[in-house]
Amino acid sequence: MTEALLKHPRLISLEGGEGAGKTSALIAIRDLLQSRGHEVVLTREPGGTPLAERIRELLLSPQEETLAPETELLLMFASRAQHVREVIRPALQRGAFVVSDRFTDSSYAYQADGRGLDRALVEELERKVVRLKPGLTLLLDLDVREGRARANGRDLWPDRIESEQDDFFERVREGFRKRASAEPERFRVIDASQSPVQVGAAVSAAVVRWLENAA
Ligand code: Z5A
Repeated sequence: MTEALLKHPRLISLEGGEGAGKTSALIAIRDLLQSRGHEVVLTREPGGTPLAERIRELLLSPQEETLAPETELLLMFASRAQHVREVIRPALQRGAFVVSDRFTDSSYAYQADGRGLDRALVEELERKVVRLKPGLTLLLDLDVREGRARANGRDLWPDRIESEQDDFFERVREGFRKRASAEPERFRVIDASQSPVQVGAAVSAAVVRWLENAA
């Protein structure tokens, strides 16, 4: 039996590499939606519930043993399963918008394209565990080195995933771009090399156009 993925019009995700500026984009979307009278839940992955945040800690802190790629993928989906059940579905059911800093597209980009895991496994987990996909995904696209330079300017120590080499992040970027080309009706690609104000304006304009088309 094939499980259908429900594309939910009030679920919006933000994707991109590190340092792309997702934090200020999230705030721009929240302000825009709230100014139109909507309830908005801002959340993130991995994480978003107390238990999922503990899984995030396991995923991002350096570990004494190497995390197998499969373990990394399953922990991402364990966090997501909890997040969808406890936060995302209840919020969507009461009519709120949910804006998530990363969602399942990150698992395709990082664990399938970056780590080389089988895409079919990610698809199966998405269909059987998540069963939900965003109506709108904003991809903040940025040169890998520029993004890493921005993040290095902020972080004292890179986390476990940030410690990967540039070629890993190049595969991740390419993976995101391919997904965006394959699903142009869901994705909007934003040039994240612009100033924070320009990125915020581009993100807000994309959300406004999308809301108008959905109305
Ligand atoms: N991950 C995964 O592998 N699989 C999955 O399924 C999921 C996630 C869900 C944690 O995510 C890691 O988990 C992530 C992917 C992986 N690993 N990596 N790498 P995260 O989203 O928490 O981590 P992140 O992507 O590394 O976050 P980030 O570096 O904080 O990116 P950001 O949120 O887009 O950046 P920011 O905080 O908005 O900005 C970063 C810095 O750049 C900050 O100092 C800003 O002031 C500066 N900045 C932002 N915008 C600009 C512009 N426009 N110009 C100049 N400077 C700017």
